[in-house]
Amino acid sequence: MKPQKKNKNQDNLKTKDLSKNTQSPDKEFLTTNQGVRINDNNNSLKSGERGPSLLEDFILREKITHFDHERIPERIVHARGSAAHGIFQLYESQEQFTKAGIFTDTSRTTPVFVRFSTVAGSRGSTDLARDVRGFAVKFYTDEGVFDLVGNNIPVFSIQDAMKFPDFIHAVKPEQDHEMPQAASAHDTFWDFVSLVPETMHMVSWVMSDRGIPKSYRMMEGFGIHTFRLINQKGDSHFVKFHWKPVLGVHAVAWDEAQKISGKDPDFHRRDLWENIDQGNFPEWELGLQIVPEADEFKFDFDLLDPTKIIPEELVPVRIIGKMTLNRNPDNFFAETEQVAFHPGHIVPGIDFSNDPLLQGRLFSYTDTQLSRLGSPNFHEIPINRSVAPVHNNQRDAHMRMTINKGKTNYHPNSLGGGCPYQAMIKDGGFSSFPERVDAEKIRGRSKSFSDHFSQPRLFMNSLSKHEKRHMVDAYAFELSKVNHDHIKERVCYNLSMIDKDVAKQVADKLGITIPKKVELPLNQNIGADEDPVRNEPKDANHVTESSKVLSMEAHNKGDIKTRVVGMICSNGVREDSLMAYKNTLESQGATVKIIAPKGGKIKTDQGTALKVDENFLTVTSVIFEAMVACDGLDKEVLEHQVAKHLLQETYKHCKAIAILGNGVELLNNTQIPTNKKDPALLVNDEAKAFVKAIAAGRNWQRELEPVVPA
Ligand code: HDE
Repeated sequence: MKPQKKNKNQDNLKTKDLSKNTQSPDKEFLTTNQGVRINDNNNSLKSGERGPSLLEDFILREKITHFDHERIPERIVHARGSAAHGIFQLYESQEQFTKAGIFTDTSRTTPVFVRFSTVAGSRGSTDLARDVRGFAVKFYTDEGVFDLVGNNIPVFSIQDAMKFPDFIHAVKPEQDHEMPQAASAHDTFWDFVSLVPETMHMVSWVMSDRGIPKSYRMMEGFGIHTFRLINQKGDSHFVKFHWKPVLGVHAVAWDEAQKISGKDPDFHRRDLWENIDQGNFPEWELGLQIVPEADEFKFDFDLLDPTKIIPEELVPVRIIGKMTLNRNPDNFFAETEQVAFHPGHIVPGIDFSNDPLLQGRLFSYTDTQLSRLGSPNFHEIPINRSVAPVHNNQRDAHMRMTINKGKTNYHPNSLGGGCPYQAMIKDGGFSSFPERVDAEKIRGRSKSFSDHFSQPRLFMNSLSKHEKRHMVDAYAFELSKVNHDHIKERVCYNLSMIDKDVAKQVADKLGITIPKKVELPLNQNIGADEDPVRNEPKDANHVTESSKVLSMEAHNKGDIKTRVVGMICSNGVREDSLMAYKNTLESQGATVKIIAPKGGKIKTDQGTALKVDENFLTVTSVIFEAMVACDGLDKEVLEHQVAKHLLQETYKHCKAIAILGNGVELLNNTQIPTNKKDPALLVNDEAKAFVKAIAAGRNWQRELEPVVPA
């Protein structure tokens, strides 16, 4: 029997595997699908030049038939996504916890394919919707495919798979008029949320700035559920998976998100693609929170409850390796659209917990591929294909690619020499953790899942002032779009169980009063026979506990790597100050774009020609992280509405601005207040100081001042 292949140089293994199916038309003739060379690809076969087309035109028929069937159903959730190839490398063996090769063999480079997504919107919707982001990683390991199908928020909205179709129906566009697209700000979503208080934790994260990331490259990822790790001896430890972005965690402002949705709805997709293209490979460190079996009941929440985090203060995250995304897909449909993730794709050394949400997912993901990809052979699609050999007695079905040789397709057999053999555990055969289960069959929920308010309170307590303000504003924004007051009241009532001040602020903005008690419609509680007043909290007092890492502030790395800075220029711009700024910014890893009234090139005061990246017709401040008004600007730019708007909008979104030389005249033509101390508004300062100002993060203080129109 063959031992499992150990691959020391795997970074190209999946690429090599994919190359069996990639093709390019370089120096090739155009052909039909049957390989017949085509002589005229412009005209159909007709009887006479003006005559009717002929049915015998096999070339036209084939071309149109294929086109007619190009579309497949989009994903029921996470339809909008973007993906990239990469590698995972382990820092240190975790063999005390797991026997999984990717987590024990530091000499390996494991290929990965990662797809990021929004949840609610359709395939063509905006990247900048306020939403959770999917963070799905496919590891092509020596022992088979391991999928870590997570999100950018560490908790989920519901506790039991039974509620998933209801939750998704509620958040998707409403069934009568199919509105709104890619938005949770509507009645059905908040109706559901208000009736299911377990949603409040995840919803509070989504209402915070985590719901509008700056970039896929700047988000955390979480496996959410508790899984198990199993070591060589068969011992089990509970585990939660974390991805920590090397660039830190960053978001945009809500007004910015809405504008980006119009100006560049592909903002996240473009950002991921361009950065990988330019060699700015995004990286994440993988972390584990490990809980020994013996500590399963040590916490005041249930490890199996997916609406709960394990605070890092209680169980620190062990960083164990790094993932780098270093190659864009060759073909969006073949790879990004056809990739099929499944939390049930695990390898020896990893196992499931009894989280009832995870258990339901284990059914759903294969099932959905059957209607989306159309066949149980979806594992043969190149992007889904394991790099570990696949042999079994499954046969046939639509679009079977493998040509299985020999006579036997059953087990046990003697005619085929007993092949393929079952693998003993020592040969890498998977065996489930022998957890003892001894219980009555019931349809119900553990009482240990019933505290819905302590953790959202922990989350809110951990936010910085501006983060909390943004969350309050987001709650108020979304609920303002709700037509029914009783829904708004119920949400505010639930909020008041978490944080009375937050609830009051939201209610004030909505112009409603928080009810003392809410009546639930008949039989809307967990089970029809359960106590209907289930949303009475155990403890509605404020606790002061907080957890540092829940605030995005804790994840600012203090650098400006890969941030995009705009420089407003014109003909005659002063080259020395422009270049001093540009070079300093670029030396710190930022990307600089030259903005000028017209496309083409501008000439500096020294006669150098500079390529214009954005002209006044295409430019928008929202794609930049910071803005510079250069010295030597001509009169047209100093008085131009677009130039003024660029500065005002950058200011409004609290981003850093640098003014050089006569750029001051442009500043003075705007409504930006210049009489206040503002650490992110630098006039004739050094480029180094500007770098520092960008790295420090936005000056959210500006939000408390009268709004600058933009
Ligand atoms: Fe999913 N989810 N999910 N989900 N999910 C899908 O599978 C489902 C859940 C997540 O980029 C679907 O192939 C159920 C939690 C991501 O291709 C579907 C339940 C988490 C992606 C499905 C959940 C996720 C999906 C749709 C509750 C975070 C996109 C298309 C029991 C840990 C993967 C597909 C990609 C996709 C079902 C809950 C993450 C229908 C039934 C919790 C990142 O099978």
